[in-house]
Amino acid sequence: RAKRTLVLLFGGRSSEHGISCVTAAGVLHAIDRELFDVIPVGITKHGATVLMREDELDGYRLDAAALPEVLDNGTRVLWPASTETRSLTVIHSDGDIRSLGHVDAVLPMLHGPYGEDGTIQGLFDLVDLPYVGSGVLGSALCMDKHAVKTVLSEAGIPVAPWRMITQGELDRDPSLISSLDEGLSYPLFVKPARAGSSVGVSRVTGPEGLPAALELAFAEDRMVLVESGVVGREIEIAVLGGRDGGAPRASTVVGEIVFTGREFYDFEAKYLGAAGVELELPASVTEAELAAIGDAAVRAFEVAQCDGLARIDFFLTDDGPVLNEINTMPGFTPISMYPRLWEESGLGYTELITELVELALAKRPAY
Ligand code: G1L
Repeated sequence: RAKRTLVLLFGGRSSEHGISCVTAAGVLHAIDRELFDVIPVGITKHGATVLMREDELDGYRLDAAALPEVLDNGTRVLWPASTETRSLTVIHSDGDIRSLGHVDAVLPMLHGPYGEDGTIQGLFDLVDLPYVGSGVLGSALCMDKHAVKTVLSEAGIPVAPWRMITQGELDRDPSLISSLDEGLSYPLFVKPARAGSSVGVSRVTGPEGLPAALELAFAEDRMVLVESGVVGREIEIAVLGGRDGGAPRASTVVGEIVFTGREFYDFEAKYLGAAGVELELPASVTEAELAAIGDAAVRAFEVAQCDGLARIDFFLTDDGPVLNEINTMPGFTPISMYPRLWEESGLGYTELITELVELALAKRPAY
């Protein structure tokens, strides 16, 4: 079987630029080099696409103290301009223009806007370049909490009760705030529809806390959700598979976010290793609970039009699993929840990456 060439695409215009670089360095290290050649491509914080050397990317792995950054002075790379060739073009600083040769698939490792939201997936669809992960609609849906909850609840998948308000509605009628909590139960969570990593999210214990929480959330997006807090354990499960590469399947174990002092799993807890939160893996659930979570996860994956991979987060309540969030670009270092759930299910990190690329290669064109 011929060796394939992969583009590892990392960095990007998000707050998690540095985490993406570190993750890419780890993936570079783990990729099966018997099967795949790798072209590392970085996106700077300003959105420029630059060619990286493998040893440069490998250096990101060794730098533990400060998070690395893709430098703006790098050699510019152009994506294919047509469906005729799957080849990247390099523009050297002396004006020389050269082809980088054939590319089989892209591994996008980008968080948030312009990476996780369907925009870059659209760029690849336009030129028939296969890529790992969800397509345009699945990515865009899962990025938007109001859109995805609307689709999931319409399909009968339990989600926390919520109400939505737009900046325009609030501007026209500020008194709407006083009725926002109707039908909901405190504590409430106020969230921007489209920010990742818990940015702009607050926990509100009474009506007096709503104005400040709304202001914080509207700083991130024009649409805000007000959601009932759900009482339950926070359980996460991994889904792997695709529309064209075999049916999606759930990991055979689940993980749990265990709170030991923090109110919720915020940005600091997730990425800065702040105390007060621990990951338990495998989490202890009954066989019936595991089956209910796995079934809901696979169904949610299909309903939200995910592809390739997703980590799906639930509240496990006395009445069963309530879906909290679908993450189409989950944390992906060897110690992140998603790869560890597969490791515990018998699929190692290297094999997981190989399977994700195989799924991308098996994908038919978007239309
Ligand atoms: F390998 C995959 F599946 F393509 C993959 C790689 C990286 C999936 C998800 C991620 N996640 C990240 O890179 C990130 C969460 C660190 C983005 Cl900032």
